[in-house]
Amino acid sequence: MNISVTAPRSQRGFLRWLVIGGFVALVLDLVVWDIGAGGVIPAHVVFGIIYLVLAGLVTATGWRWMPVIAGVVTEIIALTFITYSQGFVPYYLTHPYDKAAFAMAFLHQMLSLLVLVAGVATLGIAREHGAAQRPAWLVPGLSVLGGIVAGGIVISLLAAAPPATSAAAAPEGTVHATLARFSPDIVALHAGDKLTIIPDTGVQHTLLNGTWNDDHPQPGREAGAPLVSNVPLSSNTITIGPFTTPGTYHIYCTIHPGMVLTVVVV
Ligand SMILES: [Cu+2]
Repeated sequence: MNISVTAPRSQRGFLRWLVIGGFVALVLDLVVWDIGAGGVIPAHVVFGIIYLVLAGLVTATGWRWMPVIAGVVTEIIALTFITYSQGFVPYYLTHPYDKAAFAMAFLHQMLSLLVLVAGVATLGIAREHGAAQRPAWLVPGLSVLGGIVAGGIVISLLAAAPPATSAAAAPEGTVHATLARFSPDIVALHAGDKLTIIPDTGVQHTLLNGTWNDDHPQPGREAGAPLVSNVPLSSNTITIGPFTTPGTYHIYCTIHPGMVLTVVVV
């Protein structure tokens, strides 16, 4: 009887499935991210395809280095996300109030770490071939990693929870322009108030009366709305108005699909 030989094998199998599950979760993360962003981000398509190919290679080949290589490539992609995203990902990671984007960016980093560590761990077990005992670091190491990932998921879910009242978040008639969104995206004003828009980044926006309908811009100035005609917004705070007439008005950014601000004047 030699039961001990099968135990490391099943652990290796478990870790391989953890790597594959991590890739599936990463692809889902990118899909949810794109849905939240209101459009497909080209880099996400490229990375999503790479994840699926790597997951397929880990599944299809029994090569013991494959999960390690997949993990390293994934972590390189995660670091590339931070370095070469034109500031988007670091911005999201440091501005949690753009909640959905923060959650997806944060979860992406956590899942990449999971894939890397699980991939490297398969090699640790593979080296133990024939040995009766699993590596001493395996259980505590995976427990810590699991805790980090679980904590990351909880933080992401908490951050992704919608604010109770978006309008109440800007009592002074002030909204922020993030990279491709208004935050909050609805603001209440009293008749006669002006609207203040603070850009949080140097990213260029161009504001116009109207809205986005799916991915199609719909310029149009509601009756009573102050004229907003291709107003540039990049690094300086701007004011719009006064809004003199009670009603609901829309201002959108012509550059970023889905970037719409609803102004409710009471
Ligand atoms: Cu914009």
